[in-house]
Amino acid sequence: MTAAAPAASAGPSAASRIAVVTGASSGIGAATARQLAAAGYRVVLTARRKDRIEALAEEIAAAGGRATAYALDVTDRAAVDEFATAFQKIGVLVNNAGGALGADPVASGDPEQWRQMYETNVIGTLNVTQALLPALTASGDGTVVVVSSTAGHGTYEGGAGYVAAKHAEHVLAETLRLEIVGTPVRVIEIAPGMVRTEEFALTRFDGDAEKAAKVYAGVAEPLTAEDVAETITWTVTRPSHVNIDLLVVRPRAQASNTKVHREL
Ligand code: 8X3
Repeated sequence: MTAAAPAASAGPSAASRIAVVTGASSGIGAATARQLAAAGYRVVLTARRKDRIEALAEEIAAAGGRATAYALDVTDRAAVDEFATAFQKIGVLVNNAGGALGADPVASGDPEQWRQMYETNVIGTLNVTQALLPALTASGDGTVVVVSSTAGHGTYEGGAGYVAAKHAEHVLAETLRLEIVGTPVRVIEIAPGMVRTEEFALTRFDGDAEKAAKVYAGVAEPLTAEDVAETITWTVTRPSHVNIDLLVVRPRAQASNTKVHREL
């Protein structure tokens, strides 16, 4: 007589077609939610701004997709645990929430901004990944995506606080992959370079539109949120045994973090 197979090795389940996206209220997160929904995933949109994710869920539904909005601050562990209890069937987690604050040199950087960046980018990713890992494993075919940055792979002047947080996110992804090998969960890191979104640079420079615009000055075509969402969707939709460990994606005009071609 053959014993019943445990859930974790029962193979892909319906749960594996449910994707949670953090930071889904704008930019790369929103674009990823739209594209995963178009690829057939039921998407769970999370972000602090409830009105934005509700509007996006409606937009996805109007386009024939399935989406649920859930207001969540990834740095609030109790709220993340409550979220994990409410959504026990999950196959994909896209850790996208995060961002940069300030571009000051180490000599004058604001420790509070460093702390906040560590909280949102690193602890946020840690919180949600820890809370959803049991469900991802139980799905029999789970995927954790960590949206890091090229800032997670090299530094640049004025970037140290953000660069340090993104390096930590890279380490989290790489270490988790080592630790859970043998379970049915992939760990994928996407490291985008210069992406022009409505909020990234504006948030970094505390709403200063002029400083934000300078980031992209003269760059013919920075990446768009849709470009990055396409790479995320491509990695997630590879067959289960294919793990894209790390995908670095930059605009053609950017050869490195510090070498950008500008037509000024
Ligand atoms: C964004 C890339 O160059 O602004 O994650 O650090 S950069």
